[in-house]
Amino acid sequence: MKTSIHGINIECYRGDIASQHDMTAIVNAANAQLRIGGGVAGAIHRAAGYGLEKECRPMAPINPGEAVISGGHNLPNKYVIHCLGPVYGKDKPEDKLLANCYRNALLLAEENNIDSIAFPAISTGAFGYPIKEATDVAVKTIKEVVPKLKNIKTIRFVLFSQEDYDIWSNALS
Ligand code: AR6
Repeated sequence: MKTSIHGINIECYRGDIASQHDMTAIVNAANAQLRIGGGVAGAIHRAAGYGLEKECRPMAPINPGEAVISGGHNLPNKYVIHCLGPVYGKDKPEDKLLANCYRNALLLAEENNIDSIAFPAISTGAFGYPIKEATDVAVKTIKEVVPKLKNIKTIRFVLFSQEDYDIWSNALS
């Protein structure tokens, strides 16, 4: 599914965040220590190789809502932007912390002259954020940040399951 807001392409795909060959940057739903983990972080670190964890180590730990940038190593992407999402029911206020992830990742991408960036559904796996609520936060934040962007031309959301894809693409359209 594709649309545009303020001249920026907004895309929604079903697939694997570690296989987005045409994106300059991908976003990691990281853990605080920026280590290999499960879900998105596991897929990204496995595809990137050990060099990614090594580069990330001095930047850890990060706080909920924060974003840091690294190289892509063996990934097809030049950069990885690592965000720590809130743990639902624990890190509060969770909607503001999740919005900070999307906002900070986009602003960091903008600072690094990145033209295309792909996001997973941060916090909606191991961290337990309900997908519908997380979608609303992401869409609201994207709409708020997009008018400030000059370098980013494409923002893609990559959803793992058909159900999540349907929710996200409905919200975007
Ligand atoms: N590509 C795209 N989406 C995926 C992929 C993939 N390869 N794998 C899972 N998802 P999660 P979180 C979806 O748990 O909730 C890790 O262990 C998944 O279905 O990766 O922010 C870290 O080490 C879900 O909808 O991230 C942290 O400790 C969404 O991506 C912790 O989990 C996010 O799931 C972070 O938890």
